[in-house]
Amino acid sequence: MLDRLEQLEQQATAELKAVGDADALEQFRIRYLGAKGQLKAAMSWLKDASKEDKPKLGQGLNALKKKLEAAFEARQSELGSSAGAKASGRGPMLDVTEPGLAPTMGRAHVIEQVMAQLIEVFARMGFDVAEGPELEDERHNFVALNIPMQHPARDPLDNFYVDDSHLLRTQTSTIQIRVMEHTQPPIRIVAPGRVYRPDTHDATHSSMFHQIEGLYVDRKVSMVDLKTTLINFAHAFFGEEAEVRLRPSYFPFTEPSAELDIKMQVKDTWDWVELGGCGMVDPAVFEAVGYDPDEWTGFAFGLGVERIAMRRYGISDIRWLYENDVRFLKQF
Ligand code: FA5
Repeated sequence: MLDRLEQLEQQATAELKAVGDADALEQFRIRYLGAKGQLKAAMSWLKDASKEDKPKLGQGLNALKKKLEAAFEARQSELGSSAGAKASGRGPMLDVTEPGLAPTMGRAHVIEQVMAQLIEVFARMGFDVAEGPELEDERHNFVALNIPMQHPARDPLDNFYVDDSHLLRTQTSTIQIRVMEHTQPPIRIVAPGRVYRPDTHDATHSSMFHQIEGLYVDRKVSMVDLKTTLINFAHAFFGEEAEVRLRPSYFPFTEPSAELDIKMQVKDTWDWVELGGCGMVDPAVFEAVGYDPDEWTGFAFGLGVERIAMRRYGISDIRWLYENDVRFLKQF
């Protein structure tokens, strides 16, 4: 009996060695380890064995079962990572040569990119960067900017008030005031940021948009400095061929005041579009921050960043910037 057991082991071991793919391995499992397999059949030898042989045969059968199961599993994992398994059409469990899936990279929104480019261009002209809060009080959004109580710009319908005296800032000019309140001239800063107005949405208007403010305060600053700075900026940013103009305008916090316009495409036509306002800082603003208006002079400007991005990249509708369509955004 024990000889037969040994024969069975040799035969099974030899067959397992010859197994070359997953299908043959499964046939082996059925033949030896399956419910109707040879090992199961060998169990019946026990009843014909003599009393003395029975314990040895029982132990031998159990040991063989364990041995064949372990050998089967070892062969199974060998075949899993070998070409033999590939030949069976099932492929290896892990193919380290397979090209991986490239992770999708995020990117800065086009407005963030343009803000960084603007900061860089103005930095080359000697402007530092300043920041201020989006939630403002009336002093910084209106009072210190020479916008009196009864001015139409303070109408609650034209602003996002959060309580009686606080609102989401409508312009980055608030940062001019904050900087002058705690800095002595000379000052040369740009201040980028988000602003909010309940404007009706169309191709060039949004209720949340970005501005970049500029402020230069020193002795003997003139309108020529302002004009030179803005025209130089426009040509550096949009190219020498860009058509820009300064048009007389009015702001309570600058005197004289102007608008900077640029020719650009909106919808299907090229036309003058206002990029921002500018002017010489009004003496009333200097007084509000404690500067002597007889000593200090300055210019300020506030440009719309969305319109700058639209002109730079030929985007003819501001709303595309905020629809979050990845197919659009990933072009930049
Ligand atoms: C101002 O906000 C002034 N604070 C600018 C200024 C600063 C003047 C310093 C003088 C000195 P205005 O309201 O015109 O000005 O807005 C400036 C620019 O913001 C506009 O020319 C335009 O480019 C952009 N803008 C205004 N409203 C919107 C809007 N609803 N959507 C998108 N851009 C807008």
